Amino acid sequence: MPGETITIQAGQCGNQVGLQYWQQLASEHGINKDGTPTPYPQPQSHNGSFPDSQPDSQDSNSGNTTSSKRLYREDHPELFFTFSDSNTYTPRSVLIDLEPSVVTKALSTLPMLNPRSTHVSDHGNGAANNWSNGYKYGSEHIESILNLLDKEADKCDNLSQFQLFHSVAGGTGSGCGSKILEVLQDRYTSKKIITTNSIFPSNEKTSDVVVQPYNSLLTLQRLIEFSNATFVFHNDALNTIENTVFSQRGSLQDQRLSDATSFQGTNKLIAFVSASVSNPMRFPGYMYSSIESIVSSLVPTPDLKFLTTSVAPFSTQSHHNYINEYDMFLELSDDRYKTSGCVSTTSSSLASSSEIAYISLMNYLISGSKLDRNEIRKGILKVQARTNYVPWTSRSVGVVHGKKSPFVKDTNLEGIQISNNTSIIDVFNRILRQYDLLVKRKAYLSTYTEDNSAEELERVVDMFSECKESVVRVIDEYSASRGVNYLEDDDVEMDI
Ligand SMILES: Nc1nc2c(ncn2[C@@H]2O[C@H](COP(=O)(O)OP(=O)(O)OP(=O)(O)O)[C@@H](O)[C@H]2O)c(=O)[nH]1
Ligand SMILES: [Mg+2]
Repeated sequence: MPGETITIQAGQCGNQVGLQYWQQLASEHGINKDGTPTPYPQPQSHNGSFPDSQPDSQDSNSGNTTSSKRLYREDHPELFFTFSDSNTYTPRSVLIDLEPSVVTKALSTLPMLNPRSTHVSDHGNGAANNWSNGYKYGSEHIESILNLLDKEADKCDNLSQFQLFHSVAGGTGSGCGSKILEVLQDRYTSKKIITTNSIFPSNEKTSDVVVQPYNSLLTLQRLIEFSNATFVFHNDALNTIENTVFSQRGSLQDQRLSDATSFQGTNKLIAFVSASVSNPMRFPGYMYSSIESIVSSLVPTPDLKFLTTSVAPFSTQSHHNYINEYDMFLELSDDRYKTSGCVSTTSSSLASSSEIAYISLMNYLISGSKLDRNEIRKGILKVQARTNYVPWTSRSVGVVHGKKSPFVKDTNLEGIQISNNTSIIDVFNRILRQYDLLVKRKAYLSTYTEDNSAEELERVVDMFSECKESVVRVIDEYSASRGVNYLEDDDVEMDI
């Protein structure tokens, strides 16, 4: 039986993405803004409302009926929401920020969010884009934050996952988020999976915060140490996808143009991908119905855990009414739709993918109707032929038959791909290059020191060097994963 997930949203980015995420989940489960449910659509026949119903849909149905006699449902919102005696769903989420505005806006936009599950700084100034400020604040207030997390954990029957939404580049989501990851690992240790949805900063708009490479590096080290799987989202890649995929969509484009600083479009993409990842848990089928099974298919060793996603939500485009399973496989393998910024978006997809080696690959096909197994088979063969796998994997293409929410009217096929591949090396190298440029000139290091002493400066430089070493180690690990003997001999050199 899959367990519950507790969500943590930290900082502006974490809370803004988190808000979209809850709006997405609420719409998929027919939950109104105030948390009240709308009646679950009744199945047409005994086999339920999904013509492609999986072998165990009967089980999940009956299991659900016994656990909640009040409502008939085939889905499992209770894995992400708490269902109260007053018949309302509350996101199982803890909202944290060092300044109140974003959390306040989230609470007023989505009243189902629990105001008692928030932690906002009394001072209200934010962490000033400084990881150390966020980390320090997190350390000083960890008891109060843990209190909120423990309260959520107490409401779970079988807690299996913590997931964090945050930016790696600011102060709160990065620094306070790092502290939270550290204590979660310590407190909940084994058995609970810690995943992060980590948003990496744009390289094109670096002018706003020069020290982003410092913050990113410090956060990366904690992700390396404490997360079990990290979904990497890159703001440049998200912007490109938004422009490419949605360029014909007037509404989204208008929103962007009307407010250049708004992240609405990018956040919708992240929310769609993050929600889709858990689709087989919330609308269970016969495979991948727990986070453990998804993570273990994608993450072969603790260091190789930085995951890339692709998205191809074409069904929402008016000019493109339907693409079939085979087309979806091809779209998802197109590097232009990768959200992690791992690949050059200008190069042709074939040229890029010949350089990238894949460790694991999973395609989600989310549909409201029966899937064509022939088209899926054709798609798998095509993807296998086109994909450059590391030599020690089985070259498998995991396929998740996702079920579209019956609350969503559009029944067209949607899809995401999750992969673990070596292009993450580029993302990390880029951060290291930017970091090297800054640290070479000791630029802005004083903003990370507690005082002006030489010792303190040395401490900060050492702290950065340690983090750099961790990141270099993961880069080396991904490089080594291209070798035939990667799993056999630790000392063997890269075999490229
Ligand atoms: N995709 C996306 N990126 C965001 C969003 N908000 C901020 N960012 C990016 O996140 C980085 C800054 O992180 P923030 O989340 O604003 O910082 P914070 O965690 O609130 O930390 P402080 O404000 O310093 O206390 C920058 O690279 C922004 O471009 C958002 O809603 N969506
Ligand atoms: Mg902030």
